[in-house]
Amino acid sequence: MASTGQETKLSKNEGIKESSNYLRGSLAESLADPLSGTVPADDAQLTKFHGIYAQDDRDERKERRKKKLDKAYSFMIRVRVPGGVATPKQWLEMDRLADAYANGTLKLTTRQAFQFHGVLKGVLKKTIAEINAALLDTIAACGDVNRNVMCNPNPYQSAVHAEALGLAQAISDHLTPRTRAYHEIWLDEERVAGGEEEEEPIYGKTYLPRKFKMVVAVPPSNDVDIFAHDLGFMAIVEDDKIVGYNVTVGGGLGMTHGAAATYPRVADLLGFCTPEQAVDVAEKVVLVQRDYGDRANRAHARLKYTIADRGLDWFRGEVEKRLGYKLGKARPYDFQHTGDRYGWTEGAEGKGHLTLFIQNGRVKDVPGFSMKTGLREIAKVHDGDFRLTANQNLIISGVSPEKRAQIEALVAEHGLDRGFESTGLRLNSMACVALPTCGLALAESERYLPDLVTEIESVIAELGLKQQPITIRMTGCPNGCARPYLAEIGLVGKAPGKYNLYLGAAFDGSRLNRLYKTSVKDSEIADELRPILIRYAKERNEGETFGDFCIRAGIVSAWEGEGNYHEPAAEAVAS
Ligand code: SRM
Ligand code: SF4
Repeated sequence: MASTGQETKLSKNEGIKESSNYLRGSLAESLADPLSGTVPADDAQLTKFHGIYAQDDRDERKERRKKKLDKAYSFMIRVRVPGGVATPKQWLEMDRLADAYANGTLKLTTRQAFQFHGVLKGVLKKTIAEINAALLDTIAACGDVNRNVMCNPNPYQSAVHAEALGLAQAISDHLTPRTRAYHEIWLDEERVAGGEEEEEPIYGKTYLPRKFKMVVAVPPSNDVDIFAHDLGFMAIVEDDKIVGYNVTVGGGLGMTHGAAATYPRVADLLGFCTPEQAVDVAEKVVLVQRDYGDRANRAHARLKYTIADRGLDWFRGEVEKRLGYKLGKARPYDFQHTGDRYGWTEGAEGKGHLTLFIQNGRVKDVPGFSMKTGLREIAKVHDGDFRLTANQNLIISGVSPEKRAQIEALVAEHGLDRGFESTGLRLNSMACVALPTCGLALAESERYLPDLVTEIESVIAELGLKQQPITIRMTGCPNGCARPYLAEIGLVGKAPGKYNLYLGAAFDGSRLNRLYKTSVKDSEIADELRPILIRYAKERNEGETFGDFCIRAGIVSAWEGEGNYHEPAAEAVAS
């Protein structure tokens, strides 16, 4: 690996990875320890590579502290679903496991994965084994490796989409860690003789400096938010065929409040490659980041900082050196939106696709709304597949004409189509998990956004903006898990009940929003938005989106220049 000059002060995680023997650490022993409901801190860093996070129920912390009890430990499991495609059988298994071992709910994530929350240590191994028996896995769903590869789930462009999905799956397979640690620890695979000499040909012993995210997008839909990703492949379609991909690099959204050196950044266009070159390009981009990413400071270790620090031309040069050929010039493209298209669409071969709104991706039954049951009943009869969208929604995809009436009846019986009555604001809303499971949350998100939307809805109803699609996204901290910096209205948790309010992102996901006001009280958010929405209702141009209006009207200051932008010091630009 290239010298970075940072070898002397590597971050703690580098040491953990180095001495872990390819992600084994002392995990097997820690799991077997009956005295603790969790695993030691170093092993908790390694479980992430296996798709597992050590957590505790934060709602219970105070009470348990008073009673001098341990925290209410449990684990979150993230199931990798490349391209977000799962069979009905797999859906039924996920549904069952949620009840059997987790908190009875399923979370559809912003990166097309399933998450289980509240899995106790005693059943963790069993749960992972049963996920694998359903032909899904959790390896590399988290950790300093390439994660679940996302793909535009757009089923009505079937031929093109199938090819894009094929690329997502090929990249995912190519970049999955080779270590057998996962199989040994979770699936009781015997360690083969000579296992000590195991190698990771792409990653090496210390894997990547930080998490790495990839995506394949098919314009005009940017429903996978390509510009938020470390690496993106944007399909260029001619005569209904993918002739190649524009390659984007250096997107990423995480930042830290008050730390100007951290910032969200949208990806740059690196060039163009043919379909045959794409997996190779993915590998070489990863290799450059492996060798040059910052291994000393994890807050500065994502690819976006490597590119911001060293320049796009330098980066392209390093990638091309490893490829042995030059990338082409990026081709023109046209993205129009980041949201999902709800309801039925007709696809090839007479098949139908039904996109359902799943508020914040949480699949559960509540009194009066049997969503989880309804989806289970659909899975029992469905002959197509399920597609998880990057907006935390769900497509019942590839419904044959024979099954359509049956599925429509189940949708009606369980009220699964009730979301279609919602406002354009709610249908374009997203919230991260946050409390009570996320250890990093500073404020509520998933449990609060639906109520806030209800409050804002009363304002937009008065103004005749009910149908207007406006993206609103909330996170409980500045890490950006629901991609709030790419929403027309972004709310980022600052402290309990307080949020930074961002405005002005582009509707097509190509432009970040800007900080409008810091530490807005939850009770004041709707009032803060009211005058701006009133102006939008009165003054907007024909077809003008809310984000574009906020910029044109000077509600937040305009970005300088054209194309892709990044926010050098988000905290410093409050208007
Ligand atoms: Fe995320 C950490 C949840 C998408 C940026 N994210 C976390 C953790 C694991 C908290 C932790 O480290 O202890 C959260 C678990 C909460 C819980 O209880 O489940 C968490 N992230 C999520 C999910 C489930 C949000 C959701 O409600 O859907 C998403 C899972 C996606 C998946 O299936 O893989 C999720 N996270 C994202 C995204 C969006 C995306 O990738 O499109 C981002 C912003 C894009 C990016 O990566 O830059 C994101 N998550 C982060 C970060 C900040 C990374 C950074 O570069 O600074 C962290 C914290 C970290 O890595 O240190 C984080
Ligand atoms: Fe947790 Fe923050 Fe991610 Fe929300 S944005 S899930 S609070 S890490």
